[in-house]
Amino acid sequence: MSPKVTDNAVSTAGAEGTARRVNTLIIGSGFAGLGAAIRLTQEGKDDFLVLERGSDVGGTWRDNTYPGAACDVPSHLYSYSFALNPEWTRSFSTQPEIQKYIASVADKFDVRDKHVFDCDMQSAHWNAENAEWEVQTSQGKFVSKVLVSAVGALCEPSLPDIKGINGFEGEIFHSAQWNHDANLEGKRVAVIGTGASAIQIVPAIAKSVSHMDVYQRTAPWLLPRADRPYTAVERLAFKHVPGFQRLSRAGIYWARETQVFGLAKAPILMKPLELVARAKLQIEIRDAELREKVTPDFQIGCKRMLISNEYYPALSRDNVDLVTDGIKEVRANSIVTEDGTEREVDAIVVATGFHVTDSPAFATIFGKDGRSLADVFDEGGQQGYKGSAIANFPNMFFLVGPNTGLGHTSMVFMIESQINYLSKALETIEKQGLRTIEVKKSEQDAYNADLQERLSKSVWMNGGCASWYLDKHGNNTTLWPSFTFEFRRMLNSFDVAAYDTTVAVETDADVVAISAGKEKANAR
Ligand code: N01
Repeated sequence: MSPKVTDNAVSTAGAEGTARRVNTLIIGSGFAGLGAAIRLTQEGKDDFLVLERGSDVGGTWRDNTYPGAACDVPSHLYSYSFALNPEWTRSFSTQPEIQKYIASVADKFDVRDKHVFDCDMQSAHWNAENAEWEVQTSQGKFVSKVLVSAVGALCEPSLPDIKGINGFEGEIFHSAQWNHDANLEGKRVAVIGTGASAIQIVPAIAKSVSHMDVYQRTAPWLLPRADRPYTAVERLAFKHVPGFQRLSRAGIYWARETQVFGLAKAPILMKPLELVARAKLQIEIRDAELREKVTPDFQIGCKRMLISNEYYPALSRDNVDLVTDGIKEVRANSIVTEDGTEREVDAIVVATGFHVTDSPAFATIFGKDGRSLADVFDEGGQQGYKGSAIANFPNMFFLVGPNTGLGHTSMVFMIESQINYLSKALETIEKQGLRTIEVKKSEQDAYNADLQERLSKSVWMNGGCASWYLDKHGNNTTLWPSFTFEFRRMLNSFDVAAYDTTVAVETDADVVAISAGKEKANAR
């Protein structure tokens, strides 16, 4: 796919060189950025571009091509409400099928021309004088009135800081950057990590490698995966029986929402799930010593619950060893653990997750007083307002912002809720002729105090685990603490009163800002 810039990206020659100017710039084209592009197009808010660092849409689903990659939310729910797909071949789709779906949606809604692919955002600076965002990219400069971050939480691989790892002479790569040229067949392979990615990779390659060492720091809880292919009759029904697919989607949605009671409100209600997980351990792992090693020591749900029917059987294979001693050092051709054991290895798969609460991208976005998102988060934690705006960053909106993540159901539902809010925000800016709009710090603080109060009852805060849900201040800044329909309802209208605004007026000389939006907001 060659990079494209549309006609509406007007070039302006200025002292700073040529910049492309649009009303709205969206960064990233995963489910969130692509969904926003479709919505804005449908509503005739055409003056926007999506900057995407990859060569195609799809985001994390484009990048995570590791063997066994699949979704742990059923596809009829893990898809856009406006683009249901009767062709899903199974209940839990694999990465290739999901990526094909996302690409087909981009084609169907004809939004590829609104994208600039292979365009890496290097920095974004708020220019207060002109009330606009100046965005430097690998393809030059862009200027926009509104900036939308849709970069997602799972985009920056986190590499472990292990002594000697850079001197390893064999193949080594992160799960999200799988090297398909590396042939692991018949090789001695180490997998570091036992999270959602690793438990899919291990069974997918265990049969073909000569030996595998799985390095576990914390044992995860595993539940059964109710995955199966759809029959031809079911697929015909999804396609031709009116309402059947919507009904199926609704059934999945409400079944998964029931988990919120245990996860967020009363962790004691997680007990039945723990019993299921314990029974699974008992049935699938016959070796008592191995079973003890993989039995988690925290409450189920505290870390993300994983689903697999193949992981435990893979660990039980003769050519697979589970290593629970910490890694002390990586040498040219081996890994040494704290107990002094050295294990020779030809390749290392690093399945150690992502920079979620400490993404390097935060250091590239500079708000009102010149401070970066990283600086702001460093001081006060990763706080936002309704996951969609952050004080100090005027004219900027977030999709998949702080506290919008989930432990139980489809992120696509949250994303569509946020796209509603974004669309209404853009309408408000247009209708009220706003020059700037910035969430009030007092509103953000009150919102977060309430969030943290609600989260304090959750299993994520009380379950006795360390997880990437928590930031360095110990706050849960990643998860939404309640039902997703509450989130949807909260974002159904745009509450401009929570924002400071200035209004642009035409004068003979220029366009100037005349009033703080307080009066305007109060008048509503
Ligand atoms: O990453 P993770 P992931 N030395 O952070 C270990 C989504 N997802 O890529 O638990 C040794 O979950 C770390 O150990 P510990 C989903 O939201 C979804 O697997 O921190 N080990 C852990 O075991 C998921 O939550 C799907 O003690 C180290 C592992 O590495 C998110 O992506 C599939 C280490 C990291 O697990 C991330 O999943 C895949 C070190 N220095 C991903 N550092 C589906 O839909 C970390 N670890 C199925």
